[in-house]
Amino acid sequence: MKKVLVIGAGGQIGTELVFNLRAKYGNENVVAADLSEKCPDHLAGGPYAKLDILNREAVREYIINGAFSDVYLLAALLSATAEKNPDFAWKLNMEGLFTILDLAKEGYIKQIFWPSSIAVFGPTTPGDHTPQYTVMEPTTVYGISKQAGERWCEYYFNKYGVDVRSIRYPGLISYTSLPGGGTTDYAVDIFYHAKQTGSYTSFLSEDTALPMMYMEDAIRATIQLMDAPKENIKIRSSYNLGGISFTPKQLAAAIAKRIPFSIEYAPDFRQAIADSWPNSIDDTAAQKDWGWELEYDLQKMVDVMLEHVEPSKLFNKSSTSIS
Ligand code: NAD
Ligand code: AKB
Repeated sequence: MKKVLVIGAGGQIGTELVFNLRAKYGNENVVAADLSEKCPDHLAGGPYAKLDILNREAVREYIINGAFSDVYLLAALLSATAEKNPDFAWKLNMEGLFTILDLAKEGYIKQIFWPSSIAVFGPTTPGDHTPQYTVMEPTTVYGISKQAGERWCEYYFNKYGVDVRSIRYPGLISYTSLPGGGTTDYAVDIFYHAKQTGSYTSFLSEDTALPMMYMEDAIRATIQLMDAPKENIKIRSSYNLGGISFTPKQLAAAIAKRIPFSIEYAPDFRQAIADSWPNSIDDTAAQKDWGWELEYDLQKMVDVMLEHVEPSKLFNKSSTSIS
C-alpha cells in the first residue's frame, strides 16, 4: 500500500493533486504538507502536516518516521516571483530537491515526483513544437533552477537508481486555487476579471503564444506517469508536455464567444520571460512512453473555467500574486 506525502500541497497544483491522490489511495494515506500552521480548508479531507522543505533535518525525520513510499515535491518559487528574489528562489528550488533525492538514495522513499517547467527552455530554443531534446539556455533564475533540477534527477537515477519522475508542465489553468506567481498567471486571472467586470488588462502582449494546460489534464498526466511501469520511463530528466498553445488575444476571443468581454494590453517585466519561452511543445515522447493524451482544448477549458470561477476568491483577497 502506498503512503504518500505532498510537500507544497497548499498551492495551485497541490490543492487538486491531493484531492485526486486521496480518491485513489484513501484519505488517510495521503498527507498534505505546507508552511501554514493550520490545515487549509480545501486540504481538510485527510491528514495535514506543517513542514518547511528548507528544514532538512525536520523533513528527514518526518519522512523516515512516517515511512512514506511516494513524495511529490511541489514547493518552489515560480518564474515571476523568483525574478524578484533570485537568491531565495535558487535556495528553495534546489535545496528541497536534494533533501528528497538523498532520502530516496538512502532507501527511505520509493518514488519521487518533482515538477519541471517549460521555463527550462530559453530564447535560443526552437520556439515552435519545441522537441524533447534541444538547445536549453534558460535566462530566468526559475528556468535555471528547473534545468539544474532535471540534471540532478537524471544523475540520481543513473548513479543511485532513484525512481524520480518529472514533467515539464506548461502554464496550468484551474479555478480551485489562485496561481502562485508565474508568467502564465494571466491565463487564470483573466477569468476572474471576465466574470467580475467583463474586461481585463493583460500583462502579456496580444500575440504572445505560450503552452498552457487545463489542470485536470495535468493531474491525470502526473498520476499516469507515476503509475507507469518503471521500464516504460525512458526519460529521467523531465518529459515535455504540450497542452494547448494560445495567445492572450485568442483566449480573449474564446471568452468573448460566451460572455461580453474586452481586453487591453499593458505588458510588464513578465513579457521578457514569456518571450524567452516556447510557443508550443512537442510531447511525442510522453505519448509513446506512457500513453499521454490531451483532453481539454481551448474552448472546452474556457467553458469549464467560466462555469466554475468564483470572482470573490480573487477580489476579496487583500493581496494577490496577480497584479
Ligand atoms: P504554488 O506557488 O501555487 O504552490 C507552492 C506551494 O509551496 C505553496 O502552497 C507554498 O506555501 C508552498 N511552499 C513554499 N515554500 C515552502 C517551503 N519552504 N516548505 C513547504 N512548502 C512551501 O505553485 P504551483 O503552481 O502549485 O507549482 C507547484 C510546482 O509545479 C512548482 O515546482 C512549480 O515550479 C511547478 N510548475 C507549476 C506550473 C504552474 O503553471 N502552476 C507550471 C510548471 C511547473
Ligand atoms: C510560471 O509561469 O512560472 C509557471 C510555469 C510555466 O512554470 N506557470
